[in-house]
Amino acid sequence: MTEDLFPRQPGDPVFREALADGAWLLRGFAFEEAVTLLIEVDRVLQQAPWRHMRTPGGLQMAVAMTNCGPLGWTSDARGYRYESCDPTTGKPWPALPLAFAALARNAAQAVGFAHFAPDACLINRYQPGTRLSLHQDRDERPLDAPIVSVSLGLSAIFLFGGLQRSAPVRRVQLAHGDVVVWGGRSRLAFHGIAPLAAGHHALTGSQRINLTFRQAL
Ligand code: MD3
Ligand code: FE
Repeated sequence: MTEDLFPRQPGDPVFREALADGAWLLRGFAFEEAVTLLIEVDRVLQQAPWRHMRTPGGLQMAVAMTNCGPLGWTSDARGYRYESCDPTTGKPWPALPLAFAALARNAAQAVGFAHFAPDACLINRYQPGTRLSLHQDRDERPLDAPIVSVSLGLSAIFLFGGLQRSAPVRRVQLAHGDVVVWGGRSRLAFHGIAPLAAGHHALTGSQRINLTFRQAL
């Protein structure tokens, strides 16, 4: 399927859709900045290329990842953690682009989280068939800070569960330019991404790219 390059018209208002207690979907919030964001992703990749990290259990992750910002999320045989240097290059993670910081802050502010200043941005890449199994994000220190995620390129089906793994899972489509702010009660909800469907997007080709902004420390 080829996706529409212009789903939102200039000047359209931003609608906030409550997904759950504390979780807000801002459809198209990053649409106008998307080209800039993708140029910045390419710049990050020149310094910190995609890699498939290993879980503590020894499995290679299907999602390719990199990071920018003062801290980067990493996983290996020793566990999950945030590091200030990229283990594959030994150098600090690339700086957080100004456009990233501004977008994350503005999205958080739009749903009532003032002064969100992420110190970590995980960049995930999905290709057709890539999935992210149900998990919680619990490697961060302040659990009162929200997480902001930005979807770019191909659409994906986001799996949104509850506070227990066994809770029922809702399926929410996340499209190019969509931003979700996860805070409050939903901060520790189980979540994942269904296997990415094949497709083509004018800006990313056969990929979905997700930016996840967190305050790790
Ligand atoms: C809900 N990434 O990197 S972003 C992850 O699309 C991750 O790449 C997915 O889950 C992706 O950990 C989903 C949306 C997201 C991020 C953090 C959350 C949803 C969340 C934390 C709590 C609840
Ligand atoms: Fe997650």
